[in-house]
Amino acid sequence: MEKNKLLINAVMILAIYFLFAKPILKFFRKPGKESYQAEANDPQSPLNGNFWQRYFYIVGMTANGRRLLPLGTYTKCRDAAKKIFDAFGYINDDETQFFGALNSLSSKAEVSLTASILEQKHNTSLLSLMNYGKGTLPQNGLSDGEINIAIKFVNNLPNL
Ligand SMILES: [Ca+2]
Repeated sequence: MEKNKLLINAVMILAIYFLFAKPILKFFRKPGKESYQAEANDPQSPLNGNFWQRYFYIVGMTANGRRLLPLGTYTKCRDAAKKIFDAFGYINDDETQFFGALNSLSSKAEVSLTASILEQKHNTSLLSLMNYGKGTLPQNGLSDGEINIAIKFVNNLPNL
């Protein structure tokens, strides 16, 4: 009897959280992240999923003086995208795994290709994962300090 009551209470608390608290938290959390979004929308930014196409083309595109994307580069970025996607959870994030995957990338073009694979295969963006993870709890995603470290790392990479 007592157990059932506890369960009902837990379900009600969860329902209230998802109906009310979650949208409110989402609305108020992390202001000032718009600049990162502007950066991701900028085709000059390596966080943009199109940036890599300045240097590489794939079968079906015209070369236009670009290099054919090596399969090894694609595989590397696909693996990094999976690790980055898996690093973020609904309750907890594995920041060490995120930075491990990011550190495996050795150019801005690879970061952009990874962002592009996250968009296509995992239906999310690199910036969104960094900012919000997969959830809307305040601890989801990276902290401002961690985001700055990640962006600095990317900005210091060579283009290609
Ligand atoms: Ca976190």
